[in-house]
Amino acid sequence: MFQLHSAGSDDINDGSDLQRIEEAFQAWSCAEGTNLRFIRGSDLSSQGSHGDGVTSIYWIENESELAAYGLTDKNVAVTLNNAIIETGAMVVNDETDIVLNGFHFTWNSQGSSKDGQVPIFPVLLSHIGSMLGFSQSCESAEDPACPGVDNTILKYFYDYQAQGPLSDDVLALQDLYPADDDSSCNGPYRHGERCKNNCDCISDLICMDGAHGFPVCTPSCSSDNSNCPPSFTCLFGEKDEDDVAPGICHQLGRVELNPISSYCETNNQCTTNSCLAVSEVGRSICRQTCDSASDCEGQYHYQCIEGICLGPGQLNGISCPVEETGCACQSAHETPSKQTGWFLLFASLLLYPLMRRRGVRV
Ligand SMILES: [Ca+2]
Ligand SMILES: [Ca+2]
Repeated sequence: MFQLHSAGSDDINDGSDLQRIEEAFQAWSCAEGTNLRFIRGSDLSSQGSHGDGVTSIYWIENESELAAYGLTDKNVAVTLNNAIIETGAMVVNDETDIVLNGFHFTWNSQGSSKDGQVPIFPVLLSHIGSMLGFSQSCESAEDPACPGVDNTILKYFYDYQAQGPLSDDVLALQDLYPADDDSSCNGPYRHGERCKNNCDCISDLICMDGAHGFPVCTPSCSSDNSNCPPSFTCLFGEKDEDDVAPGICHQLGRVELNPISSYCETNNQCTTNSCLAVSEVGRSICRQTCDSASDCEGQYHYQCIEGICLGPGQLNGISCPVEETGCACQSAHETPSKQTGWFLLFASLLLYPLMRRRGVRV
């Protein structure tokens, strides 16, 4: 998930600056054969900083602040990754910021550099590639390390004509984040992506309130299979007659602890600070005792079963609107909307060091 500083660029007042940033993320999400998605979280009312734990994109409009980021009149923007990329190792990157130089450069929302201005879209396209850990160290077209300027968006110069990632970039995406489900960048959506109702989600997923202030597509889980995606945890209900406790994957916020009745391994993972095996579920859960359901605090309709707070089990999600034709779910997948089309680099972006291109480009 990325967040934008609501101020955008002070050169642009119609909101098209933030729109163009979104479109650059979307261009990466829409590359063929990848499941990488970026979600735009709520806009930030104050400028971000590097080290605040939030992945954000913001303009800095004064010179001294830019200097702190190492930006001079020669640097349009910089991508700051806090991941350490080690050869052969998968690294969790929990914060990437893209800082844009609003002092030395005048920005525009068009795709061209007319009057010496800097166009937002192609610059962001390039820096999102750096955000993904893709980079290149070559300095000129003659350098044999260059994959060829026709094949990558990450050139040694900004390509203001660029419309999206190029063949070498797409191959890297397919290698690192191969498509593994029926989702697409314009829907249906996969887990963690924004949705309005269940029909927006790929089959088996439902649309539920998420941890970041908007509903997201969410898988179900059970005591037999509690494998929820990263940044989700299984919240169990009561065991059924087959001895299986049904559950729903609960989306965790950035620093949120596991809620009552969810999967745990240690006490300190739980809001209750108590992780114990519970026979009504058949697994260890974040355990809270109760006399009645009103003792169980949380966003779910908890039940109090045998003195233990348990989740609701299966949930229905946000049901699809019934249309007059009686064919409820058809249109949701055919009308991509800008609002729901943006996506997610979760706080835990996984980076791999596969690229042969190296070095940080400013
Ligand atoms: Ca930040
Ligand atoms: Ca400016």
